Amino acid sequence: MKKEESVLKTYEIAKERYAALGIDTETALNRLQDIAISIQCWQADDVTGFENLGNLGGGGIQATGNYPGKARNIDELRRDIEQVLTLVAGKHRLSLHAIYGDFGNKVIDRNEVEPAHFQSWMEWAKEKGLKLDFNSTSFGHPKSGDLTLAHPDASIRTFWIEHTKRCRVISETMGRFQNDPCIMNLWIHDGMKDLTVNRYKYRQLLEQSLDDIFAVEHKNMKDCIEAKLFGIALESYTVGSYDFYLGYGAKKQKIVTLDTGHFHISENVADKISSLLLFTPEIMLHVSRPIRWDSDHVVILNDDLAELTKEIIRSGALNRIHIGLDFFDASINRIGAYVIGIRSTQKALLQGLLEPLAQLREYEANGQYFERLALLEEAKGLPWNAVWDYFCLKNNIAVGEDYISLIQQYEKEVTAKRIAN
Ligand code: RNT
Ligand code: ZN
Repeated sequence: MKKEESVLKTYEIAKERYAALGIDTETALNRLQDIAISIQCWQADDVTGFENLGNLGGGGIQATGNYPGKARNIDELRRDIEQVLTLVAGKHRLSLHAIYGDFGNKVIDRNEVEPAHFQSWMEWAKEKGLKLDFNSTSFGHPKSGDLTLAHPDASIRTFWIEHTKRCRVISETMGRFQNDPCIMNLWIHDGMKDLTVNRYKYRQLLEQSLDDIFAVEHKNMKDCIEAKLFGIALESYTVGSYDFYLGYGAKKQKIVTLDTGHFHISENVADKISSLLLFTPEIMLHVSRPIRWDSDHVVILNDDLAELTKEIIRSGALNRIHIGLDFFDASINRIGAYVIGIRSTQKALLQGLLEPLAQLREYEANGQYFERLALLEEAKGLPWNAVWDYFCLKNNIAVGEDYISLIQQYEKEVTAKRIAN
Protein backbone atom coordinates (compact mmCIF):
# COMPACT_ATOMS: atom_id res chain seq x y z
CA MET A 1 0.00 0.00 0.00
CA LYS A 2 1.26 3.45 -0.83
CA LYS A 3 1.91 5.74 2.11
CA GLU A 4 -0.74 8.16 0.98
CA GLU A 5 -3.35 5.44 0.84
CA SER A 6 -2.49 4.13 4.26
CA VAL A 7 -2.61 7.61 5.77
CA LEU A 8 -6.08 8.12 4.32
CA LYS A 9 -7.28 4.73 5.52
CA THR A 10 -5.89 5.18 9.00
CA TYR A 11 -7.43 8.62 9.18
CA GLU A 12 -10.88 7.25 8.36
CA ILE A 13 -10.58 4.75 11.18
CA ALA A 14 -9.32 7.41 13.57
CA LYS A 15 -12.12 9.71 12.56
CA GLU A 16 -14.68 7.07 13.53
CA ARG A 17 -12.93 6.31 16.77
CA TYR A 18 -13.04 9.99 17.73
CA ALA A 19 -16.61 10.41 16.53
CA ALA A 20 -17.64 7.70 18.98
CA LEU A 21 -16.37 10.03 21.70
CA GLY A 22 -18.25 12.96 20.23
CA ILE A 23 -15.21 14.57 18.65
CA ASP A 24 -15.22 15.84 15.12
CA THR A 25 -11.72 15.46 13.70
CA GLU A 26 -12.49 17.79 10.80
CA THR A 27 -13.27 20.61 13.21
CA ALA A 28 -10.02 19.93 15.05
CA LEU A 29 -8.10 19.99 11.77
CA ASN A 30 -9.67 23.27 10.71
CA ARG A 31 -8.85 24.84 14.01
CA LEU A 32 -5.26 23.62 13.85
CA GLN A 33 -4.96 25.03 10.36
CA ASP A 34 -5.69 28.48 11.75
CA ILE A 35 -3.28 28.49 14.66
CA ALA A 36 -0.30 30.60 13.69
CA ILE A 37 2.96 29.89 15.42
CA SER A 38 5.40 32.73 15.77
CA ILE A 39 8.67 31.25 14.58
CA GLN A 40 11.80 32.70 16.17
CA CYS A 41 14.26 33.95 13.55
CA TRP A 42 17.19 33.40 15.89
CA GLN A 43 17.42 29.60 15.67
CA ALA A 44 18.87 30.04 12.18
CA ASP A 45 22.00 31.89 13.29
CA ASP A 46 22.44 31.21 17.00
CA VAL A 47 21.10 34.65 18.03
CA THR A 48 23.87 36.56 16.26
CA GLY A 49 21.95 39.04 14.12
CA PHE A 50 23.19 41.31 11.34
CA GLU A 51 24.45 44.39 13.09
CA ASN A 52 27.84 45.64 12.12
CA LEU A 53 28.67 46.44 15.71
CA GLY A 54 30.22 43.09 16.55
CA ASN A 55 27.74 41.13 18.67
CA LEU A 56 29.31 40.65 22.06
CA GLY A 57 27.12 37.75 23.08
CA GLY A 58 26.42 37.61 26.77
CA GLY A 59 23.28 39.09 28.21
CA GLY A 60 22.46 35.99 30.16
CA ILE A 61 21.75 33.72 27.19
CA GLN A 62 23.95 31.37 25.27
CA ALA A 63 23.60 29.26 22.18
CA THR A 64 25.77 26.17 22.48
CA GLY A 65 27.17 24.02 19.70
CA ASN A 66 28.86 24.72 16.41
CA TYR A 67 27.06 22.61 13.87
CA PRO A 68 28.07 23.81 10.42
CA GLY A 69 25.75 25.84 8.23
CA LYS A 70 24.40 28.70 10.29
CA ALA A 71 22.86 31.58 8.36
CA ARG A 72 25.49 34.29 7.92
CA ASN A 73 23.37 37.03 6.43
CA ILE A 74 19.82 38.09 5.75
CA ASP A 75 19.52 36.24 2.47
CA GLU A 76 20.64 32.97 4.00
CA LEU A 77 18.34 33.40 6.95
CA ARG A 78 15.37 34.08 4.70
CA ARG A 79 16.21 31.13 2.54
CA ASP A 80 16.36 28.90 5.62
CA ILE A 81 13.00 30.13 6.86
CA GLU A 82 11.52 29.54 3.40
CA GLN A 83 12.87 26.00 3.56
CA VAL A 84 11.36 25.48 7.01
CA LEU A 85 8.00 26.68 5.71
CA THR A 86 7.99 23.98 3.05
CA LEU A 87 8.12 21.39 5.81
CA VAL A 88 5.37 22.64 8.08
CA ALA A 89 1.68 23.13 7.45
CA GLY A 90 -0.28 26.25 8.21
CA LYS A 91 0.26 29.99 8.00
CA HIS A 92 2.74 31.22 10.52
CA ARG A 93 4.49 34.30 11.80
CA LEU A 94 8.15 35.22 12.04
CA SER A 95 9.52 36.81 15.15
CA LEU A 96 12.42 39.18 14.50
CA HIS A 97 14.84 40.72 16.95
CA ALA A 98 16.04 44.28 16.54
CA ILE A 99 19.54 43.02 15.68
CA TYR A 100 18.21 41.37 12.51
CA GLY A 101 17.58 44.61 10.65
CA ASP A 102 18.60 45.10 7.05
CA PHE A 103 21.47 47.42 7.91
CA GLY A 104 23.49 46.86 4.76
CA ASN A 105 27.07 47.79 5.56
CA LYS A 106 26.06 50.61 7.84
CA VAL A 107 26.79 50.76 11.51
CA ILE A 108 23.46 51.43 13.13
CA ASP A 109 23.49 51.59 16.87
CA ARG A 110 20.55 50.30 18.89
CA ASN A 111 19.32 53.81 19.63
CA GLU A 112 19.18 54.47 15.89
CA VAL A 113 17.09 51.55 14.63
CA GLU A 114 14.08 52.55 12.60
CA PRO A 115 11.29 51.08 10.48
CA ALA A 116 13.32 51.59 7.28
CA HIS A 117 15.75 48.92 8.48
CA PHE A 118 12.90 46.45 8.45
CA GLN A 119 11.25 47.49 5.21
CA SER A 120 12.76 44.63 3.24
CA TRP A 121 11.64 42.20 5.94
CA MET A 122 8.09 43.48 5.70
CA GLU A 123 8.05 43.12 1.94
CA TRP A 124 9.63 39.69 2.00
CA ALA A 125 7.21 38.54 4.70
CA LYS A 126 4.25 39.77 2.72
CA GLU A 127 5.45 37.89 -0.31
CA LYS A 128 5.78 34.73 1.75
CA GLY A 129 2.43 35.13 3.48
CA LEU A 130 4.07 35.60 6.87
CA LYS A 131 3.13 38.08 9.57
CA LEU A 132 5.92 39.60 11.62
CA ASP A 133 6.45 39.91 15.35
CA PHE A 134 9.24 41.83 16.98
CA ASN A 135 11.65 41.95 19.91
CA SER A 136 13.85 44.66 21.34
CA THR A 137 17.44 43.49 21.89
CA SER A 138 19.19 44.37 25.11
CA PHE A 139 21.98 41.83 24.96
CA GLY A 140 25.22 41.62 23.00
CA HIS A 141 26.10 45.30 23.04
CA PRO A 142 28.87 47.40 24.63
CA LYS A 143 26.29 49.25 26.72
CA SER A 144 24.66 46.10 28.01
CA GLY A 145 26.67 44.93 30.93
CA ASP A 146 24.62 43.49 33.73
CA LEU A 147 22.02 46.25 33.59
CA THR A 148 20.16 48.10 30.84
CA LEU A 149 16.69 49.54 31.53
CA ALA A 150 17.40 49.22 35.25
CA HIS A 151 20.84 50.79 35.09
CA PRO A 152 21.46 53.41 37.79
CA ASP A 153 23.35 55.52 35.26
CA ALA A 154 20.67 57.65 33.60
CA SER A 155 22.58 57.92 30.33
CA ILE A 156 22.70 54.15 29.85
CA ARG A 157 19.09 53.81 30.89
CA THR A 158 18.08 56.50 28.42
CA PHE A 159 19.96 54.73 25.65
CA TRP A 160 17.96 51.53 26.21
CA ILE A 161 14.70 53.39 26.69
CA GLU A 162 15.29 55.04 23.33
CA HIS A 163 16.06 51.67 21.76
CA THR A 164 12.89 50.13 23.12
CA LYS A 165 10.70 53.06 22.12
CA ARG A 166 12.07 52.78 18.61
CA CYS A 167 11.34 49.06 18.60
CA ARG A 168 7.73 49.87 19.45
CA VAL A 169 7.59 52.24 16.50
CA ILE A 170 9.06 49.55 14.25
CA SER A 171 6.47 47.09 15.54
CA GLU A 172 3.72 49.62 14.96
CA THR A 173 4.92 50.07 11.39
CA MET A 174 5.00 46.32 10.82
CA GLY A 175 1.53 45.94 12.29
CA ARG A 176 0.14 48.62 10.05
CA PHE A 177 1.89 47.21 7.01
CA GLN A 178 0.58 43.69 7.56
CA ASN A 179 -2.82 44.83 8.75
CA ASP A 180 -2.47 42.70 11.82
CA PRO A 181 -0.99 43.67 15.17
CA CYS A 182 2.70 42.99 15.56
CA ILE A 183 3.42 41.41 18.92
CA MET A 184 6.47 43.03 20.46
CA ASN A 185 8.27 41.22 23.21
CA LEU A 186 10.44 43.02 25.70
CA TRP A 187 12.97 40.89 27.50
CA ILE A 188 16.00 42.33 29.21
CA HIS A 189 18.65 40.36 30.98
CA ASP A 190 19.20 42.82 33.84
CA GLY A 191 20.49 41.17 36.96
CA MET A 192 23.43 40.45 39.21
CA LYS A 193 25.87 37.61 39.33
CA ASP A 194 26.22 37.96 43.04
CA LEU A 195 24.23 39.28 45.95
CA THR A 196 22.78 42.72 45.65
CA VAL A 197 21.64 44.97 48.45
CA ASN A 198 19.52 47.03 46.08
CA ARG A 199 16.77 44.73 44.89
CA TYR A 200 14.15 47.41 45.30
CA LYS A 201 16.13 50.14 43.60
CA TYR A 202 16.69 48.32 40.29
CA ARG A 203 13.09 47.19 40.12
CA GLN A 204 11.91 50.69 40.76
CA LEU A 205 14.16 51.93 37.96
CA LEU A 206 12.81 49.26 35.64
CA GLU A 207 9.26 50.25 36.48
CA GLN A 208 10.06 53.87 35.66
CA SER A 209 11.76 52.93 32.40
CA LEU A 210 8.78 50.82 31.36
CA ASP A 211 6.35 53.61 32.18
CA ASP A 212 8.39 55.92 30.00
CA ILE A 213 8.60 53.36 27.17
CA PHE A 214 4.87 52.65 27.24
CA ALA A 215 3.81 56.30 27.58
CA VAL A 216 2.93 56.49 23.89
CA GLU A 217 -0.03 54.38 22.78
CA HIS A 218 0.26 52.43 19.55
CA LYS A 219 -2.65 50.84 17.75
CA ASN A 220 -1.04 48.25 15.52
CA MET A 221 1.28 46.59 17.97
CA LYS A 222 0.92 44.84 21.30
CA ASP A 223 3.44 44.97 24.14
CA CYS A 224 4.60 41.87 25.97
CA ILE A 225 6.95 41.73 28.92
CA GLU A 226 8.98 38.59 29.54
CA ALA A 227 10.22 37.48 32.92
CA LYS A 228 13.00 35.11 33.71
CA LEU A 229 14.36 33.14 36.64
CA PHE A 230 18.02 33.89 36.07
CA GLY A 231 20.54 34.42 33.31
CA ILE A 232 23.99 32.94 32.80
CA ALA A 233 26.48 34.93 34.87
CA LEU A 234 23.52 36.72 36.44
CA GLU A 235 22.46 33.97 38.79
CA SER A 236 21.75 35.76 42.04
CA TYR A 237 19.22 38.34 41.07
CA THR A 238 16.94 39.07 38.11
CA VAL A 239 15.39 42.52 38.02
CA GLY A 240 12.57 41.43 35.70
CA SER A 241 11.40 38.46 37.72
CA TYR A 242 8.01 36.82 37.23
CA ASP A 243 6.48 38.62 40.23
CA PHE A 244 7.72 41.90 38.86
CA TYR A 245 6.23 41.51 35.38
CA LEU A 246 3.09 39.78 36.58
CA GLY A 247 2.49 42.73 38.88
CA TYR A 248 3.32 45.22 36.18
CA GLY A 249 1.21 43.42 33.58
CA ALA A 250 -1.81 43.13 35.84
CA LYS A 251 -1.56 46.75 36.95
CA LYS A 252 -0.87 48.29 33.57
CA GLN A 253 -2.71 45.75 31.42
CA LYS A 254 0.29 44.56 29.47
CA ILE A 255 0.74 41.08 28.05
CA VAL A 256 2.99 38.85 30.12
CA THR A 257 5.19 36.46 28.14
CA LEU A 258 5.51 33.01 29.60
CA ASP A 259 8.72 31.39 28.46
CA THR A 260 8.47 27.75 29.46
CA GLY A 261 12.19 27.72 30.22
CA HIS A 262 12.01 30.58 32.69
CA PHE A 263 10.63 28.92 35.76
CA HIS A 264 11.78 26.53 38.41
CA ILE A 265 12.02 23.13 36.77
CA SER A 266 9.26 21.74 38.99
CA GLU A 267 6.93 24.67 38.30
CA ASN A 268 3.91 23.97 36.12
CA VAL A 269 3.72 26.64 33.44
CA ALA A 270 0.44 25.23 32.08
CA ASP A 271 -1.20 26.13 35.37
CA LYS A 272 -0.42 29.81 34.84
CA ILE A 273 -2.55 30.22 31.71
CA SER A 274 -5.89 30.49 33.48
CA SER A 275 -4.67 32.99 36.06
CA LEU A 276 -3.09 35.26 33.45
CA LEU A 277 -6.28 35.14 31.39
CA LEU A 278 -8.15 36.50 34.37
CA PHE A 279 -5.87 39.41 35.11
CA THR A 280 -3.97 40.37 31.98
CA PRO A 281 -5.30 41.19 28.52
CA GLU A 282 -3.68 38.40 26.51
CA ILE A 283 -0.84 35.92 26.81
CA MET A 284 2.35 35.49 24.83
CA LEU A 285 4.13 32.17 24.99
CA HIS A 286 7.73 31.36 24.35
CA VAL A 287 7.61 27.63 23.98
CA SER A 288 11.02 26.27 24.86
CA ARG A 289 12.48 23.19 26.55
CA PRO A 290 14.64 23.66 29.59
CA ILE A 291 16.95 20.86 30.62
CA ARG A 292 18.18 21.49 34.15
CA TRP A 293 18.20 25.20 33.33
CA ASP A 294 16.95 27.60 30.66
CA SER A 295 18.89 25.67 28.05
CA ASP A 296 16.65 26.49 25.07
CA HIS A 297 16.63 22.95 23.72
CA VAL A 298 14.49 22.16 20.70
CA VAL A 299 10.85 21.79 21.65
CA ILE A 300 9.63 18.20 21.62
CA LEU A 301 6.29 16.58 22.29
CA ASN A 302 6.67 15.96 26.02
CA ASP A 303 4.20 16.04 28.89
CA ASP A 304 4.94 19.69 29.68
CA LEU A 305 4.06 20.79 26.18
CA ALA A 306 0.98 18.58 26.01
CA GLU A 307 -0.28 19.99 29.32
CA LEU A 308 0.35 23.53 28.14
CA THR A 309 -1.51 23.14 24.86
CA LYS A 310 -4.38 21.35 26.59
CA GLU A 311 -4.72 24.24 29.01
CA ILE A 312 -4.74 26.63 26.06
CA ILE A 313 -7.54 24.74 24.32
CA ARG A 314 -9.45 24.10 27.53
CA SER A 315 -9.35 27.81 28.35
CA GLY A 316 -11.44 28.54 25.26
CA ALA A 317 -9.34 31.66 24.84
CA LEU A 318 -7.14 30.71 21.94
CA ASN A 319 -7.80 34.12 20.43
CA ARG A 320 -6.09 35.75 23.42
CA ILE A 321 -3.05 33.49 23.41
CA HIS A 322 -0.09 34.02 21.08
CA ILE A 323 2.11 31.01 20.59
CA GLY A 324 5.73 31.75 19.88
CA LEU A 325 8.76 29.52 19.95
CA ASP A 326 12.01 30.30 21.68
CA PHE A 327 14.80 27.81 21.33
CA PHE A 328 18.21 27.95 19.73
CA ASP A 329 20.22 24.80 19.44
CA ALA A 330 23.47 25.24 17.55
CA SER A 331 24.51 21.61 17.96
CA ILE A 332 22.27 20.03 15.33
CA ASN A 333 21.00 20.88 11.86
CA ARG A 334 19.25 24.19 12.48
CA ILE A 335 16.55 23.71 9.88
CA GLY A 336 15.83 20.35 11.44
CA ALA A 337 15.64 22.00 14.85
CA TYR A 338 12.98 24.40 13.58
CA VAL A 339 10.94 21.71 11.92
CA ILE A 340 10.96 19.42 14.94
CA GLY A 341 9.97 22.28 17.24
CA ILE A 342 7.17 23.60 15.06
CA ARG A 343 5.73 20.22 14.24
CA SER A 344 5.87 19.09 17.86
CA THR A 345 4.03 22.21 18.95
CA GLN A 346 1.36 21.58 16.34
CA LYS A 347 1.07 17.95 17.37
CA ALA A 348 0.54 19.02 20.96
CA LEU A 349 -2.09 21.53 19.89
CA LEU A 350 -3.84 18.84 17.88
CA GLN A 351 -3.88 16.57 20.92
CA GLY A 352 -5.52 19.38 22.83
CA LEU A 353 -8.06 19.95 20.08
CA LEU A 354 -8.93 16.26 20.05
CA GLU A 355 -9.44 15.98 23.78
CA PRO A 356 -12.88 14.61 24.75
CA LEU A 357 -13.39 17.71 26.84
CA ALA A 358 -17.18 17.72 27.04
CA GLN A 359 -17.24 14.20 28.41
CA LEU A 360 -14.41 14.93 30.83
CA ARG A 361 -16.19 18.01 32.12
CA GLU A 362 -19.41 16.09 32.53
CA TYR A 363 -17.62 13.50 34.63
CA GLU A 364 -16.09 16.22 36.71
CA ALA A 365 -19.40 17.99 37.23
CA ASN A 366 -20.89 14.73 38.43
CA GLY A 367 -18.03 14.10 40.82
CA GLN A 368 -17.07 11.03 38.78
CA TYR A 369 -13.37 11.37 39.35
CA PHE A 370 -12.43 7.78 38.55
CA GLU A 371 -14.14 8.17 35.19
CA ARG A 372 -12.40 11.49 34.58
CA LEU A 373 -8.98 10.01 35.31
CA ALA A 374 -9.69 6.93 33.23
CA LEU A 375 -10.72 8.93 30.19
CA LEU A 376 -7.74 11.28 30.56
CA GLU A 377 -5.51 8.21 30.51
CA GLU A 378 -7.28 6.60 27.58
CA ALA A 379 -7.24 9.86 25.63
CA LYS A 380 -3.46 9.79 25.60
CA GLY A 381 -3.55 6.71 23.40
CA LEU A 382 -6.29 7.75 21.00
CA PRO A 383 -5.14 7.73 17.36
CA TRP A 384 -4.28 11.44 17.19
CA ASN A 385 -1.21 10.61 15.14
CA ALA A 386 -3.41 9.34 12.30
CA VAL A 387 -5.12 12.71 12.32
CA TRP A 388 -1.74 14.41 12.36
CA ASP A 389 -0.46 12.45 9.36
CA TYR A 390 -3.64 13.32 7.51
CA PHE A 391 -3.12 16.98 8.39
CA CYS A 392 0.33 16.88 6.78
CA LEU A 393 -0.90 14.97 3.75
CA LYS A 394 -3.81 17.34 3.24
CA ASN A 395 -1.41 20.26 3.40
CA ASN A 396 0.90 18.65 0.93
CA ILE A 397 3.88 18.50 3.24
CA ALA A 398 6.10 15.63 4.33
CA VAL A 399 4.23 12.99 6.30
CA GLY A 400 5.89 11.57 9.41
CA GLU A 401 9.64 11.13 9.23
CA ASP A 402 9.72 11.94 5.52
CA TYR A 403 11.03 15.41 6.32
CA ILE A 404 14.34 13.97 7.51
CA SER A 405 15.64 13.25 4.03
CA LEU A 406 14.38 16.58 2.74
CA ILE A 407 16.40 18.36 5.41
CA GLN A 408 19.41 16.20 4.61
CA GLN A 409 19.06 17.25 1.00
CA TYR A 410 18.89 20.95 1.88
CA GLU A 411 21.91 20.46 4.07
CA LYS A 412 23.84 18.89 1.24
CA GLU A 413 22.84 21.49 -1.29
CA VAL A 414 22.82 24.61 0.86
CA THR A 415 23.85 24.75 4.50
CA ALA A 416 26.84 22.40 4.33
CA LYS A 417 28.40 24.71 1.75
CA ARG A 418 28.41 27.66 4.12
CA ILE A 419 31.73 28.34 5.70
CA ALA A 420 31.69 29.59 9.26
CA ASN A 421 32.54 33.22 9.79
C1 RNT B 1 15.97 34.86 27.06
C2 RNT B 1 14.57 35.04 26.62
C3 RNT B 1 14.40 35.74 25.31
C4 RNT B 1 15.40 35.32 24.26
C5 RNT B 1 15.10 35.81 22.88
C6 RNT B 1 16.25 35.68 21.97
O1 RNT B 1 16.09 34.02 28.11
O2 RNT B 1 13.93 33.82 26.59
O3 RNT B 1 13.10 35.60 24.88
O4 RNT B 1 15.53 33.93 24.21
O5 RNT B 1 14.60 37.07 22.94
ZN1 ZN C 1 11.97 33.74 25.70
